[in-house]
Parts: sequence; C-alpha cells; structure tokens
Amino acid sequence: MSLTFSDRLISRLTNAQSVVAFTGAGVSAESGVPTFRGSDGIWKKFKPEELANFEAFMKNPELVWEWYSARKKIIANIEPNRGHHTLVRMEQMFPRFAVITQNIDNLHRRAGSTNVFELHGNIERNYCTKCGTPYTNEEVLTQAGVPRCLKCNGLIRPDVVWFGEMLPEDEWEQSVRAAESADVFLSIGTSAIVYPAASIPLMAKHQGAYLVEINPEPTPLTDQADEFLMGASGAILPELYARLVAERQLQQLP
Ligand code: BJW
Ligand code: ZN
Repeated sequence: MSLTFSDRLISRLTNAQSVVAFTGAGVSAESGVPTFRGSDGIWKKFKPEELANFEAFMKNPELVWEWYSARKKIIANIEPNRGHHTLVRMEQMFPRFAVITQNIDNLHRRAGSTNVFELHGNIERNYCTKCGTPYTNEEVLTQAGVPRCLKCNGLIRPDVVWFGEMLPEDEWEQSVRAAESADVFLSIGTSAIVYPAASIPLMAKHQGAYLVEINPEPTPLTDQADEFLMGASGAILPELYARLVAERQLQQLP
C-alpha cells in the first residue's frame, strides 16, 4: 500500500539542510525488541520506574541482572529493521543528519548510522559501581550470578541511564545543538513521556523545526506535532524515503 504524504512535508524535507531523527523503543519493536510501555511492553510485571533505578539495583541486584541478561541475549540475536536501514539512507541524503536515540540496543550503529547520540547509554557496555572499570558483555555474561569487578569486587552494572540519574553530558549537549538547528525533526517510536529526553522535540519546534511524529498511537507530543504519521516506523520510513527520492528526481536534485 502506498502512503500519501502532504506537499508541505515533502517540500520541507526536500529543502532541508539539517534533519534529526529522535527515536525510541518503537523503532526496534519490528526487530523483536519489546517496547517498555503499551501492550507488548517488557515491563508488565514491574513499572520501569521500579526496576530501572540504582536503589532497586542495590536492593535486588540478582533481579535487575536477570532482567538485563535476558535483554542482552535478545538484542545480541536480532538485526536492525527497515526503519533503522532507512535512517542510514537518510543520513546520506541530507547535508546534516543526526539520530538522537533513547534506545540502548545499539541497532542504529549496527545498521550503519554514524552520527548517533545515545541519551540513555548502551547495553553493550558495563562498568563497576565502585571503581568504574569498564566491562564487555562477554566478560559479564560468563560470570555466574551477579557479575563482580575483578579488581575491587564491586558490583558491575550495565552502562545505561536509570531513573534519577543524569544523562551523559556530551551526548545531551550535542543532541540539544542538533535539535535546535534542525529544519525537520522526526520523533519516531517513542511514548515521549520520559524527561529530559522528551523535551528535545519541543526544543526543536521552538527553534523553528517542522515537527513530525511517527507512531502507531498518539502520544503527549502529538498535539504539538506539525504532522502525525500514524503507523509503524518500518513501514512509514521506507515509503517516505522513496517519495523523497522520487521528488528529487523530478526536481533533478543530486
Ligand atoms: C512504535 C512501533 C512501531 C510501537 N513503530 N512506533 C515527573 C515529571 C517529569 C519528570 C520526572 C517526574 N518524576 C521523575 C522525573 C524524571 C524522570 C522521568 O522522566 N520520569 C517520567 C516517567 C515521569 N527522568 C529521569 O529520571 C531521567 N533523569 C533525570 O531526570 O535526571 C535529572 C535528575 C537527577 C537526579 C534526581 C532527579 C532528576 C533519566 C531517565 C532514564 C530513563 N531510562 C530508561 C531505561 C534505560 C535503561 C534500559 O533500557 O533498561 O530509558 S526508562 C525507558 O523509557 C528507557 C527508554 O529509553 C525510555 C523511553 O521509552 P520509549 O523509548 O519512549 O519507549 P516506550 O515503550 O515508552 O514507547 C514506545 C513507543 O513506540 C509507543 O509510543 C508505541 O506506540 C510505539 N511503537 N511499535 C513505531 N513498530
Ligand atoms: Zn571495581
């Protein structure tokens, strides 16, 4: 089925110098990574806020590690989908293109995107909570039970951002800069409820970006968006890209 996109959207994208894709768990859903919230969410038994925080980890590291080990295994065995691959093509289409992701699954980089800012960390990395020594997944997953630091016996944790923790400063600053200079800002597959990440699309809009949301369901951002494209990212992004390629050919743009 071929989708129809507004002339305004196609014109804004055709003339855009700088485009940002802001992504959430929904972009990886079609690869087989369950989302956090919604009907196929992985956090049915626990609210994200209850499990993804340092206090919960110190109280019950076995439970938190059981959950992360399971997710690490899922992620190691899946592949990027059509949504991720289309964002790689878009990086080649626009003079400036950035992916700002809340995802920790590394699928954007594995697909081939090179300008990626990870706001919530990366599940492929781990570090010691006591001395900071980094550990690979291989090193932690081969240890039985809760992995411990070989240098100081401290608890090792995944290098992700939990509730109440600051976002990595560099990634945050670069994301804000990219958002504020975007001509078109695509918010894709995120419930847009977790802050401060959820403020990024609004920053872009306030600086004049054309704000486009792609999601099968409306979110708190939908009312602010200039366009809401309802559907799965793995279906909408390739169609949008194909439409842009056709438009460029028509206008004889490079
Ligand atoms: C599809 C699809 C398809 C499905 N195609 N789409 C009150 C008000 C405001 C803020 C706060 C507050 N109380 C506390 C806070 C702060 C808190 C927060 O925002 N809480 C809210 C929940 C209320 N934030 C923080 O604590 C942050 N830090 C912070 O604020 O620091 C300052 C500070 C310091 C000290 C003290 C206090 C403050 C840190 C937030 C860290 C979030 N971490 C997690 C876990 C990462 C590790 C891990 O993965 O295990 O990040 S939580 C989880 O949510 C994960 C995600 O990145 C994040 C966002 O989720 P996302 O990606 O949007 O996924 P879903 O599942 O929610 O949505 C999926 C969407 O996809 C849905 O809309 C579907 O419809 C759609 N979809 N299929 C396209 N095929
Ligand atoms: Zn240590």
